[in-house]
Amino acid sequence: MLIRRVPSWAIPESGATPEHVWLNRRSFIAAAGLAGAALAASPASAFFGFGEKKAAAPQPPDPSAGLYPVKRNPAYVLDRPVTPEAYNLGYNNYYEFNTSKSVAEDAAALPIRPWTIKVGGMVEKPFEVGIDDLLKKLPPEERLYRHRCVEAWSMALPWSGIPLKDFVAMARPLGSAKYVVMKTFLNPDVAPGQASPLFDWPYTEGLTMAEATNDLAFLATGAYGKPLARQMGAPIRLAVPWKYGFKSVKGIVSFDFTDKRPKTLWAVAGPGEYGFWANVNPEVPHPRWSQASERVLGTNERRPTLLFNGYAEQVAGLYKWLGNEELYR
Ligand SMILES: Nc1nc2c(c(=O)[nH]1)N[C@H]1C(S)=C(S)[C@@H](COP(=O)(O)O)O[C@H]1N2
Ligand SMILES: [Mo]
Repeated sequence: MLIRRVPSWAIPESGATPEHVWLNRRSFIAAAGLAGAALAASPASAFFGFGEKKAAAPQPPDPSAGLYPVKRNPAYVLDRPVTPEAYNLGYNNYYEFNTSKSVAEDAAALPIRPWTIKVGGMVEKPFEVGIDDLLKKLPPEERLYRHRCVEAWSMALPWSGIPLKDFVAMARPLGSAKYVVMKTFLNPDVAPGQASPLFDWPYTEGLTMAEATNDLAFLATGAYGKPLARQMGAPIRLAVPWKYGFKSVKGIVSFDFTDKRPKTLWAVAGPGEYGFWANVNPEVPHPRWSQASERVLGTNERRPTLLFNGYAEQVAGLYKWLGNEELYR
């Protein structure tokens, strides 16, 4: 008798229920009980990503298109080939739209101009800046980065964007600020996933000031020599390649400086599985799967996962005095 065993690494990605949500079955049932009436009304379908499709309105051309491609910063090199663009355009996590990996079509409905970014909290003076003004003030550069999702797949790509430390300098935070908090847009009319009570919308992420001013922390505004595609987080998303992908928040509309550690979306939704730090470590398994290796998007090659996703030299020093913190979840 031949028994075909499903390789263990296939499980997190191949289940009928997306792995991120799976942990929430119980809270889903609780929410369904509480919000039964609302569920019956219809947004329930959006929880699972099969809401009725609204025909996407034709979008105007991206006014930043002429900026790209931008000059590559040669300091950032890869240990593997760049993932073909088509994979990055067709395999995405963006729970605001749906929980499948096919979000491109739904995300096409997101208006990305005008796009205003609010800067506030513990800063000398709060302000707002439009994305195109920001791109004039802080011209983007290209960097080759790896990306490692907590679900154990990875990719490598050329981002274009702005070093987060330059943005932080422009924001002029007070010396007492300890964290920078970044939030995604909130618009359940175009992003039906935001009707789901499973998550505390808008998507919220944060970094310590030391992390945010590390050279590697990057705000991506483009990829593959073009403005960022909507499904990848247009017009501006975070790229912190030493952390699991969920830290790299998409569609950012606000930066707030604070002295309190923020309640980040995944840490609230699954506190036993996702933390604030989320640094990549092959030796610390996710409670439901190993993090020892990763499936490379495009080739399906298995590669061993590296500590801090291969960026230990740049970032390990940030964590030396944080012995009691759960740094790798
Ligand atoms: N606003 C928002 N940002 C998000 C997510 C999301 O669902 N919503 N998913 C995260 C996860 S889990 C990953 S792996 C990356 C995926 O980025 P990509 O689709 O460009 O590969 O985006 C991150 N940023
Ligand atoms: Mo992810």
